[in-house]
Amino acid sequence: MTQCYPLVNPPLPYGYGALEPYIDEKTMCLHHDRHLQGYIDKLNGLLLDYSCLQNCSLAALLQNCGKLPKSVRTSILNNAGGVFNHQFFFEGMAPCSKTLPKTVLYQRICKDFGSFEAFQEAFRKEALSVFGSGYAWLVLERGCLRIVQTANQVTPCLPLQTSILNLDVWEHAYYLKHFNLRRDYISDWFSVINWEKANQRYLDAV
Ligand code: MN3
Repeated sequence: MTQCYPLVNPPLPYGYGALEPYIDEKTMCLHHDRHLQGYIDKLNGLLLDYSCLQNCSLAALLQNCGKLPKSVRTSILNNAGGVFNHQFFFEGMAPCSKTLPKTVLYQRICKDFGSFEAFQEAFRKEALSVFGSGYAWLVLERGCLRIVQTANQVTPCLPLQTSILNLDVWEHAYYLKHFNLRRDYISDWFSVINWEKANQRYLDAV
């Protein structure tokens, strides 16, 4: 979120095939090297002509959109959102995600949703109901955990909502392995959630 123009695409924090058998290597490779790279290239291309925006961080571009030149506002928001949402998604996964550690976040999930299973069911339902392309998110809003969805590359509203986890449900995120079965993809994603990262995001937010 602190990076500025020109943005670069750091490698994934794990190998392309590290999330197998839940998320396949080819999907991760295309998702990171082509889809995310595409947003980075487009954002850099837009910022090239606006030197006044080149010192703005990704967070600043997303949070101060009213100050962006009207002619490029939508394009900058779409592409900056595409960069943030993907990096957040990739960092929110890890290989060999063991059983959920009994972290502060875990306790909070159980408190706000009734049980961990109830949270999973609510998240599954929200992710399944995203119409077309978008994301399901676990966010912290006014001190409570909530599950929300955003369309396309919209990012949850800072500072009202602080993101804890997100799931990309664009078809490119799962079609090669799961075909049209988004439900199976959601179940597999639960096996590769980086709960330590999610817990750290939660601790940073409270
Ligand atoms: Mn994607």
